[in-house]
Amino acid sequence: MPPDQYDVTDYLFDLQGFVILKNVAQPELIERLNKTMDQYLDLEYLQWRGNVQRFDNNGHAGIELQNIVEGGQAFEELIDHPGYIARLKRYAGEQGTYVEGLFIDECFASVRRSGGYFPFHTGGEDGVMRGQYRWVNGYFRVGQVNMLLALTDIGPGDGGTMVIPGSHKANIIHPQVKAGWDENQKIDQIVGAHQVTMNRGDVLLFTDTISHGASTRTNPGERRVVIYRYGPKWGNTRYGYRYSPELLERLTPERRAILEPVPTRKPPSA
Ligand SMILES: O=C(O)CCC(=O)C(=O)O
Repeated sequence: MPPDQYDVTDYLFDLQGFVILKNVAQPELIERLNKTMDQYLDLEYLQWRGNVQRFDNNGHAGIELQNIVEGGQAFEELIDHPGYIARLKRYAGEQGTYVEGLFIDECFASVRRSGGYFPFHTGGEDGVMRGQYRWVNGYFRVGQVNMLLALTDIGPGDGGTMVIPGSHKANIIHPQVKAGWDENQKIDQIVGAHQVTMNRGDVLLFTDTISHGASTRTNPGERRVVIYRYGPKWGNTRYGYRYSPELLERLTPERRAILEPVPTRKPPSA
């Protein structure tokens, strides 16, 4: 897509490193996602149910249900939801090249309860190739874009995502982050950080290269989100999870192409 056709959301995504898309998922889908998630909340750390595993990658963040796309139809619908898929292709899908296409290299649902938070991580200064943020000859060439869907309203005290706007282009690590403020429950005092507020059904799209984390939840109850990380089709799964043959078989060709963009090539006899 030529740059003269980019819209305000594209402009803000480039400038800030994140955008909020309002009312993407209808209440009916949110309800199905929440109900499906309920069935996994009794899992112990590292326990599996089917091809979903509870694997809380950060000790403070809360419950994380990895490979959640294996959780059923509602989660399958998020693979290529019309509310955001065209943007993800535009930002991370290597559009117009011989490797055009997307891949979801990690997908999980997260439940944050009182006391939970997520320390800041990444930032342009890292220069990490997996999440690189590039703009080349009028095209987005982003290594990883996260789709975070709110399953509950997320306001002050709810443990919402925090971002440092523009930090995907930073050259210097934020001095307070470097000093560990975010690890010491002072995450809400980091200068320049912005707490993202959302209504259930809203989507936050952000480049993983932006410095981000989540504020401490002080309210009772739960913050629930689903996060799918999209990158180019040649990417690899982050933690080694594999999509099951049963799931791949039942998906539409469009969805299958995002979970298995490069099918295994074998001789006919193998
Ligand atoms: O839980 C959040 O809002 C942030 C999650 C996060 O930072 C991450 O998954 O990289």
